[in-house]
Amino acid sequence: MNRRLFIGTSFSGVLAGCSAIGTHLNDNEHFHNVIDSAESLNQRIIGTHGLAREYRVSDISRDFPVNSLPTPTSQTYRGLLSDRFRSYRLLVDGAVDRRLALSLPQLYGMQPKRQITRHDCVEGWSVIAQFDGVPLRDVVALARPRNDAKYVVFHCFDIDQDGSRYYESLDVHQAQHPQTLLALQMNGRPITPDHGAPVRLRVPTQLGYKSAKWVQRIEIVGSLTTLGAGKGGYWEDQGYEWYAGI
Ligand SMILES: Nc1nc2c(c(=O)[nH]1)N[C@H]1C(S)=C(S)[C@@H](COP(=O)(O)O)O[C@H]1N2
Ligand SMILES: [Mo]
Repeated sequence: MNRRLFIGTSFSGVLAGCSAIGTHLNDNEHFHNVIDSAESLNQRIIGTHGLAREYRVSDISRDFPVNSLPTPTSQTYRGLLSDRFRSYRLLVDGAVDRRLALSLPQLYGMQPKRQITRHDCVEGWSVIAQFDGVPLRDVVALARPRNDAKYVVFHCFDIDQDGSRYYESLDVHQAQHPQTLLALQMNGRPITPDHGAPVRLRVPTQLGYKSAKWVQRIEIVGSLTTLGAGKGGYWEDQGYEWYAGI
């Protein structure tokens, strides 16, 4: 019933990192069946209304590890880096009445929110950091989702060695959560390239893999089945649960 406990007791020690977990889960049909049946139960018990704990400045961790696919090296991303993201636009499209292409100054011009929260990786480590950014729900509202909008998908700049792009998703309900941020700064400085510059998602109520780095485009959709392998995210396509509530 408790997914984190289950992962911890079943796999700790066996696995070194997210990729290892992914491969392992992929090969484990029994685990798939267990998480498929536990998922709806988890959602009902935990829900997405609760607030993640917020911490004090003195709680901020000294080090924040980098733990993901490699920092993008594509020409597009290198181009953005070299002009210090002046040509970056956060695209918002799909099932919306108003498509958006927001520059960083436009994002910085929106009502900011600051929070100090804990990032929990499925692999078992946690760090506390301060994030400044814009609530996701404000950006979504600006785009005026249509009635058929059900999910908010995050397409990222990074691609793995097989050519799969990292992506993640939340449903429109989770996307309304007041602590879900499009983070622009971490610990008082612009997000570094290795941590997902210029914009990363922060979902402190769910496990780390939901907090997509290097967000290029937000697509509002009615269904997740046509994206990737259809499970709603890069790791979900390899066996992780879509709902990763902590
Ligand atoms: N685009 C992208 N976002 C990602 C990942 C990734 O590989 N690519 N890894 C996820 C995982 S598993 C974790 S734990 C966090 C790590 O964030 P950090 O590198 O800033 O610590 O990013 C998440 N977001
Ligand atoms: Mo992770």
